[in-house]
Formats: sequence, structure tokens, C-alpha cells
Amino acid sequence: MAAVELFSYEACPYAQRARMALIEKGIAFTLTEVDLYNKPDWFKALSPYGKVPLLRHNDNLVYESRIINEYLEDAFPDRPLLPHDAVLRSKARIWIDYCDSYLMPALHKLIADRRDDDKQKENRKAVAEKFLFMENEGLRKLSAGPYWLGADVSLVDLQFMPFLERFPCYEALWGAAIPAECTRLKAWIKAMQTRDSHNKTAMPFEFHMTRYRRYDEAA
Ligand SMILES: N[C@@H](CCC(=O)N[C@@H](CS)C(=O)NCC(=O)O)C(=O)O
Repeated sequence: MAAVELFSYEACPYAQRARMALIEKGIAFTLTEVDLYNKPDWFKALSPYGKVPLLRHNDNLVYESRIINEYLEDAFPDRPLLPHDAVLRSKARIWIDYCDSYLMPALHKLIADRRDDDKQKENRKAVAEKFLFMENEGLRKLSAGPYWLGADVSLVDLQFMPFLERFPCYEALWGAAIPAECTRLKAWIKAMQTRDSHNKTAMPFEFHMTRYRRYDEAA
């Protein structure tokens, strides 16, 4: 057994974050795909939350994508993905949190309210506001790019990217859009699309659409 093993599911954006961190840090790992629709008994016994991603490093089990990525940063300090400077580190953590606490709930509302046109108008506006905040308070204030914190990719980039990869489905199915003013955000997406960590973990638009259409078709 390799010292580092990631239990993952190909469609899972959270597992993708951890896979991207392992690739960016150049850590050798074994990838074990788990069928989440028919969870094997060994996985139920191993995973305290029954979810992926789950990381096993020697005998230590780590779960929750954000905590896995911070653990990898602590346990494998070579090729750092967080700045050393305490101030910059705090800014990185603020944006990592922004993704989960603000952007993702706004995106989830587009799925939850898909049958309610009035709510969807508000939801589309709320998503646009989140992108504008990321553009103006994040990307434009923090660095000249191309990545979130500057010339080097960081855990912030890996936190957001799986959701931006899937965003074209939110555009196609629920009419959300990245505002035209978000030129830095659009350039950031392009920069991320050149990275190995993205290209080795990303799935095609149609793959994601098949999954999101299931929500759209569900009652
Ligand atoms: N907050 C968790 C979310 C992980 C998550 O929701 N994983 C989904 C797949 S995308 C899962 O394992 N679902 C199986 C289940 O809930 O039974 C993280 O960041 O790791």
C-alpha cells in the first residue's frame, strides 16, 4: 500500500480539490475510486462521514477537502501551496472560506430553487454579486495574477476551480453568468485551465451536464 491513498469519486468537486493538491505538490499517491451509489462495506467502515474525499496517510485518516489540503500542506511542506507570511496566509484562508461560505451556497440555491422563476432572478443576481466581490475585493486587490495570490498557484485556486469548471452547467441550465466586468476572474479561469492539476482531474462539460440535468429532471 502506498503511504498516501486518496479515496475519491470522479464527479466529486471536493475530491477534485484534494487530487489537485496532491498533483500540485508532486506527492505520489494511490487513487481509489469509490462507487458512492453503492458504497462498499469496507468504505462505510473506513469513512467516518461516509463521504469522499478521504485521505489515508500511513495510518492517519483525514477527511473534509479543506482539512485534507491543509493537512497535505503541513505534512508535505515542500512545494508550499500557502504563503509563509502570516498576513498573506490569513488572506488565503479568508478566500478559501469565501468559496465554501458564500459562493457555493449561492450556487446551490440555483439548484434548490430551479422550479421558482422569481427566486431564480434573485439567485442569479446573488451569484453575479459573489463573482463581482471575488473580482474586486479578491483578484484585483491581492495580486497582478495570474493566480489568486500572484505568480504561484495556491490552495485558494484549488478551492474554487472545481466549481468554476462546473459553472458552464449553471449557465446552460439556470441562466447564471459571470458578469462581463469580471475580466480578472475570466483570465484566472484560463490560467487554471493550463495546469496539469486541472487537466488531469477535470471532466468534460457533457459529463457534468449529464449529472446536473438529473437535478433538473428530478421533482
Ligand atoms: N464538505 C465535504 C463534502 C464532501 C461531499 O459532499 N462528498 C460527496 C461527493 S461530492 C459524498 O461523498 N457524498 C456521499 C454521501 O453523502 O453519502 C468536503 O469538503 O470534503
